[in-house]
Amino acid sequence: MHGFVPFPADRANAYRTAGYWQDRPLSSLLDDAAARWPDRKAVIDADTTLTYTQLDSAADRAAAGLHRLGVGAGDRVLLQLPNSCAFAVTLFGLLRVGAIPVLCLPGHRAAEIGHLAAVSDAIGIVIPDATAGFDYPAMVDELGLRRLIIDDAAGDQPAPRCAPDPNTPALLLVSGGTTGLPKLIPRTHNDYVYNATASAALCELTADDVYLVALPAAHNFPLACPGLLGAMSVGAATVFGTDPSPEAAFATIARHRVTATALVPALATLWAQACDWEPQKPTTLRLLQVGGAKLAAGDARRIRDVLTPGLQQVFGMAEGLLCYTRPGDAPELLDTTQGRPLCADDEVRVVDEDGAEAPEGELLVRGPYTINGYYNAAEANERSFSPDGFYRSGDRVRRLPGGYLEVTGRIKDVIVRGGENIAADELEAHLLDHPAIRSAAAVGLPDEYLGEKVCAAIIFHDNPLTLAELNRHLDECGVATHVRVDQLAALPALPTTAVGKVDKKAIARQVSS
Ligand code: OOB
Repeated sequence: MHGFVPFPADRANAYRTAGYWQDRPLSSLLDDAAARWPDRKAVIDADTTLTYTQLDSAADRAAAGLHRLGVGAGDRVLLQLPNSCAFAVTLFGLLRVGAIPVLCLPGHRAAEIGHLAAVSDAIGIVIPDATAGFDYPAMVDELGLRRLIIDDAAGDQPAPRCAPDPNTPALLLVSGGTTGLPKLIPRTHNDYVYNATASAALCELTADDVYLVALPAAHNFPLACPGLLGAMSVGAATVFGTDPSPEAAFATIARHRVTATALVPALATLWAQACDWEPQKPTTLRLLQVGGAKLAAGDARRIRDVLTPGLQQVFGMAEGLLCYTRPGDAPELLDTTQGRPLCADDEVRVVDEDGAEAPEGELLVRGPYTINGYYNAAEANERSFSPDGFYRSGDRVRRLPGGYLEVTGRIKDVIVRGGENIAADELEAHLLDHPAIRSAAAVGLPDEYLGEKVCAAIIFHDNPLTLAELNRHLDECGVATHVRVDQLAALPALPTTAVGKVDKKAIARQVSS
């Protein structure tokens, strides 16, 4: 497949021999679940509940519908559906005809969708019929994309089942970068089946679990860490939530007796706060995964105290590597680390600016479920992968005993103010030390004299501070004199990406307009 960088043969053989790779297609997760747990609930949304048998038939009808539309093996198709049973049905319909779904987020708009369609050379897109708030059909028209409407009513003739090479991409994930346009991440059948099943085993998921998709289902975290696919691999049920607010989510958790879910830190913290006022606080959650951005130790403790002792920190990336704290880990590890790698054969290197091994520095990784290159991105691959095949994550981490990692920031999140380098995350940590500050994001803005000036976007608890008070606080923290805020933007909320991470590009746009 043109534009896809496969695993090198020696490592591929080693992963197969070690048993990580099973040479089965991703769609076989559903075939197996339907055979082993035919009558167990598979997927649930506000209107529909499907057993594994029913999901299996619905996916077959979707595959037949896609086949009639001319969709076949190797075709890239954008999938942009909200959290719903239809998401699972369409995903497996596409996999069964051998198409390669591109997992777009509902929050993606013309700029991203147009870019993803071009880079993947997609033959069409699946979007919702009608959704509150945004006119997807209009966006698709504007972009000149072909909308695929899957008519599953007439699906009497079965679609031909395709037997893909398990070393080729099963699907394309979208990178979570907060700078630039998203890149496409080809995940193979072998690596993604391992990603989901090994994650389910680590999390001790069983057929009695009920997993809630609270984040957008197309994101790697709720999709396969262990998420929908991991739940399917053990016969557990997946509930699709459409509203992650505490009010709505707590009601869903109570109604379906949800036992496991995955959140970004901002949501997990909000859920913990909501326990003060929501009458229906969760009682059935045994696993609450938090990842996608750094979770502060204090927030972690609070989450364990009020929501569930089963907090799990997850440091992951769509490119592959997953780090998890383990069930039963000491509270100290749960609160202050981002876990350790899923697989014994994840090779992690931590290097300084010169590429030498260091206790703290950039995390590089290769392993049985980490990509070897972005899709159709030769130039980006030059920068993002070392000659021996390690992915340069751009994350700064510190190695801790036992292989645990602490994420200490982003390598590239630096503001160059008057020639001095300021690490945005360090400045943010100092700002957060002030009791009046709830959240803070430091961004660089162009400045005639300094080159870049420091803007602090801040959510205050009650009473805002002035710029002078903010800088006096930094003085008292004993930070270097060039680490000062030039502009303060008190905001009611920080803009977020489609999956809920703080979006610094959007902040810069917002405060400079
Ligand atoms: C997950 O995946 P992506 O691809 O949306 O974003 C990956 C990036 C990482 O490189 C890192 O910069 C950041 O998100 N990140 C964290 C983190 N987890 C992810 N930074 C600090 N602490 C954490 N715990 O975000 C993702 C994929 C699978 C599972 C979980 C998260």
